Amino acid sequence: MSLAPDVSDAESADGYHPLDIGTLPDYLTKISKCAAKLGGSASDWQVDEVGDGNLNLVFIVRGPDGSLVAKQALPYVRLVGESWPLPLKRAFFEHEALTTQIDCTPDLLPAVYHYDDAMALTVMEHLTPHIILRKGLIAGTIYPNLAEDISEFMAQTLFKTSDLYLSAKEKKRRNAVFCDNDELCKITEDLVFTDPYRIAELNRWTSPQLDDIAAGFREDAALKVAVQALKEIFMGRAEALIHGDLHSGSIMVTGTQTKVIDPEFAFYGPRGFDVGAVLGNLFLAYFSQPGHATDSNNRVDYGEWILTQVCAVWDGFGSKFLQLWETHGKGDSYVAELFSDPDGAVALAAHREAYIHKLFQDSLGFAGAKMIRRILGLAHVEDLEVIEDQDLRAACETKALLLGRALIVDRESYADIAAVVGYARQLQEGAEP
Ligand code: SR1
Ligand code: MG
Repeated sequence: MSLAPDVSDAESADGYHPLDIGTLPDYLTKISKCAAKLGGSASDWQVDEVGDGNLNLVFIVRGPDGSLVAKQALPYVRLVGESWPLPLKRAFFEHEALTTQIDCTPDLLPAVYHYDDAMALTVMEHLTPHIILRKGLIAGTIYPNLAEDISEFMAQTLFKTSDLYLSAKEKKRRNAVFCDNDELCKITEDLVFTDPYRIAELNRWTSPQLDDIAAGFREDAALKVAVQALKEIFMGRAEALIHGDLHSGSIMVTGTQTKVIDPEFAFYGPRGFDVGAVLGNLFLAYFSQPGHATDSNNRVDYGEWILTQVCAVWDGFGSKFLQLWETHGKGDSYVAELFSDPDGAVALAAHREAYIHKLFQDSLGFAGAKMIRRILGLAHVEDLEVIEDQDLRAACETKALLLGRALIVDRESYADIAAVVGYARQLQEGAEP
């Protein structure tokens, strides 16, 4: 199937046209930095379209001297088709976010070689031999640096783009830029916080096994109130530049390296949405493990490793974020001069602990919402989708739904991440919660 859309006159007048494996080499020859990276000439370059995400074209180009990735936005949602238009300007926000995140923590992102606003195209480092983390979690691979790197990425980006670090003027300027990414925010507002809790055309779930629980969630007033409260936090709390889609498909890994990709959903929102995305997707991977078991590997130990990552991601993030605040808190909020006396210092330290605990509760709620949407909404996850036995898949999904609901409704009742992990383990082992 060709992904080339009927490009409207307005788009082509602005210089946009979707590239393909035939036209990309000619485009790249005119970008000297890219051409030099590849070496040789266009006829020597091998181009593959590898996009398996929901929205964009992604090409890998290999030349005699090196390789690169070209990512181009399509004017519609690839997963659904041209019936769902989507603005090309999301490429601008992705590039803005990527360069901001690179400023915060350069080692954890791909290098950017070229950006073309009219073509909605970014050319960047080809991460190789990295694979998508989600695929590694399905394969049962251990990543020793994962929690350290992801907690570092989140602490750095979610601290250094906030009022704790920036001047009020600079933070407001940056926030204003990203307010225009409203169409991508709307996708999240609908698909994460609303559609799974109502009859929506694009919803799907493992049926008939999950029919009753899906109907139960649509009638669950406590759940619907709690998830809409999270939606309001998502829409209204401009705490920091969040990645906005930090699931395990937006993280690439090797045995030693971690890189974060795809920040096109970025905007100034609540920090807990990113932290929750990581935790929620780790829990989805955890509950899918029985579906990946074989005669020689029941995947129990690997499931336990995932739970250690849940704890290490949260604990690592919390302590790194606090440390950054204590050592680099030069923004216009929490003016240091007000806390220079001993009482002030003690009060501020206590407040910081409470602040992190509130962020923990937000993160749990968002984790729950991200889990439920991947089982009852439009966009699902490979972790569960690859489980061929529908009854087994539904059993895995049911446990994930139960944890997701608890994280949303009871998010204020968990003392710490160990308590959450304990409940997840209880569900996995089939004990009465
Ligand atoms: C219509 S886009 C569906 C999902 O894909 C992206 O990765 C986001 O998670 C979005 O919600
Ligand atoms: Mg993506």
